Amino acid sequence: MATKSVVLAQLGDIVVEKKYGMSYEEFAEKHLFANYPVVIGDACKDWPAKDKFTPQFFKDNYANREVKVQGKTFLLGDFIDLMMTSTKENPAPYPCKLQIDRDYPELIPDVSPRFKYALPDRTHSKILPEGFIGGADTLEIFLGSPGGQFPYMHYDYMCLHAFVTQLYGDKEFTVVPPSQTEYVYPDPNNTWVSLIDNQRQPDLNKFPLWSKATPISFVVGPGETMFIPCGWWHTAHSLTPTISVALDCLNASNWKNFMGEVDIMMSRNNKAKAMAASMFLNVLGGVFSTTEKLGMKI
Ligand SMILES: O=C(O)CCC(=O)C(=O)O
Ligand SMILES: [Fe+2]
Repeated sequence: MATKSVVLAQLGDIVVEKKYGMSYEEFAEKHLFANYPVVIGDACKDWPAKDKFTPQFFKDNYANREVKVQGKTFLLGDFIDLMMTSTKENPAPYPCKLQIDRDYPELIPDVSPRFKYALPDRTHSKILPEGFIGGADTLEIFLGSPGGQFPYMHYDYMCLHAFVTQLYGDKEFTVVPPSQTEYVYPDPNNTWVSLIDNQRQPDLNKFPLWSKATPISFVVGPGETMFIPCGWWHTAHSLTPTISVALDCLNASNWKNFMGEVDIMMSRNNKAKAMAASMFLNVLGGVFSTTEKLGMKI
């Protein structure tokens, strides 16, 4: 099937397209290795979650589960009620995140099979020592509602690629290319997080370089997957009640960037350890690439 594509948004030389029927080869060439975002219209077509994940489904099955949202604990049923009455003027807190692997493993089949675009993936490999992506949640459900804004602009931890699939409702994403990193004011202690606090109306006295940035915004709807390549700054806010599933991905296309993040983190405490890690990850990257070429999984 030939790719069908429409332009979702265009600003300067950045164009974000929505594509259907894209081959893996096209994705690899134009997006994964080109490190260029795209909305994929049909990546999750085989997921049972596509018709199943609604606010009512979570209310029916998990009303009594506790969730912590922005430091406050709710029963999920109560949070969903709040979410359904949330308004732009009086938004429910965001994000309400459910960690599938750890807390809702029975939902894994609903977000399977992992779509081809997010393969191969090294985040779950047994030969990648856990410490290197320590704490990264790599499969999460996000519940949002009108006015709910992701709290900070960021790129994904450890330079992982992100795939955010909308299963319910509409979410507006804003992305900024890695080449504009200096306009985004990364926090020196958390270099993947922007210091810009009021994202809707950044204070240009405090963040004058932001005026040079070209953030590009567009809406992602049900059944659509936003591919956010490593290092692209992004944030999102819901236009309606929303349910999304976010997964992260690491492979040959972002391995060097990932190694760069490990180096930044480790060099802070111990330069010798950082150098050893870099040598180790260089070799490991080669091992992964070879096994992936052979179609083997390690
Ligand atoms: O869907 C959103 O609100 C953004 C999610 C996101 O960027 C993330 O989890 O890293
Ligand atoms: Fe993200």
